[in-house]
Amino acid sequence: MGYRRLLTIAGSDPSGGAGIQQDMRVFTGLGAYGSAVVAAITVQNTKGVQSFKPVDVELLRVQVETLLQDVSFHGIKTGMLGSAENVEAVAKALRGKKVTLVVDPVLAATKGGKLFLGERRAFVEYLFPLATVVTPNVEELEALYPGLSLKDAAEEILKKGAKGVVVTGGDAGKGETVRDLLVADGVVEEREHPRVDLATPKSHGTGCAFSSLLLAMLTEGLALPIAYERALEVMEDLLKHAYCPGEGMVSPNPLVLVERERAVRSALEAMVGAIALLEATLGMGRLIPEIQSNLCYALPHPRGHQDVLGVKGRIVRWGENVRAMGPILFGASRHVANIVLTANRHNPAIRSAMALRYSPEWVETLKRAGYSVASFSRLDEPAEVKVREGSTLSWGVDTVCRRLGEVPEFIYDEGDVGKEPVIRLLGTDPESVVRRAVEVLRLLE
Ligand code: PXL
Repeated sequence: MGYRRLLTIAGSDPSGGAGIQQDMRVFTGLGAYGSAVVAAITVQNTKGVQSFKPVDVELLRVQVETLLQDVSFHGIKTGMLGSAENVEAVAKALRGKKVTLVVDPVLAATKGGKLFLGERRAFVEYLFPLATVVTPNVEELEALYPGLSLKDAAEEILKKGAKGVVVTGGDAGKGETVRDLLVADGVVEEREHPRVDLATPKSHGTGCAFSSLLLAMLTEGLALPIAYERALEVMEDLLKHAYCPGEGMVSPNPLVLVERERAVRSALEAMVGAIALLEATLGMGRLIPEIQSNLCYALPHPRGHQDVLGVKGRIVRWGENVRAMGPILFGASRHVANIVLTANRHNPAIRSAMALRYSPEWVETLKRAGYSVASFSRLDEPAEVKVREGSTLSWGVDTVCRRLGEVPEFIYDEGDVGKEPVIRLLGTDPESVVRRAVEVLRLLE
């Protein structure tokens, strides 16, 4: 099997959020085969680092050399090495090897706390000359080049022989955006991207995850600026679903990538079953609006329409009954998918929805039957939101869920000029949505 083989030479974080444990999780999440050499041991939990010890330099050297005599890697990253002599030993073992190398010059934990003993310049003298890309954060760059501007310091790294530099600004500031410095092909540019809100004030392992992502992207053959963009995209996803196994800081969560992969198959099967039930339910055509309908199902932690299954060509009225007009595909729906994506932000368990025909009597029937039913009016949408968001449905569903503090079972609106009124049925999965649609049909009969 043609796996990409990636090696991390870094510290152990027993809590798993940083270090080799996080690096391996990132590699696995991206479908690469990870190997790991431990260069330092830390004593820590999710609340912080208590102490650390670099692995004996000779033990580190033979680990790396023995491994490289056997395995040919597509890419290698170094993280926490623990001491200047370990930096030198790793550089010696890697010298002359033609391999993509990402050097993350770890000096301290995000929350403070030193993770390095000895002369910091060992990074500059021994490892930077071998690096494809060096990924310091702002604090590390300032510590390595005291008194220099970030830009000048980054240029010093290039002069040492590194081909690229990414200075990550995420841990440095607090603002709504993060400013990184990207140096590729000798050109220094500032790159700004939105900061992801985290559940805890500090995070842990972001630098480790980022440099591992960057390595993986580079070994896919992407040039640094593109690899950087891709790594950021995935990083944003991992941070939005950041996880903490204990009571301390959250870490980027590569398990979302694995979960999503596994979820695709079961989501497709659920859609096929639900649509078969819809088509087999006689009289279901009565529930389909003039604009036709769709049934959608989002993967867990959906990033956008690309993670929402729908029916291409919609679900249409077919005499008394209904037919799915095309195949079940990701990104096949916009309208109903917008409803699911918005409701899912309020309650991650809600991942499915379907559009139904509206009538005032039906709304009354649903309410009388004890369902939770809420509505919005298209007329209330502020003009500036309409222009900015481009989706009245997202706005409407968001407004309803905010008002109620939860996602109701049905959300309707009474339409507008040229806009048919519609009831949307929301649920956890397509089968329960379709079963409820069948219940509604029985109520109306
Ligand atoms: O995030 C820097 C870092 C790297 N490697 C290990 C760590 C930490 C931070 O705590 O523990 C092993």
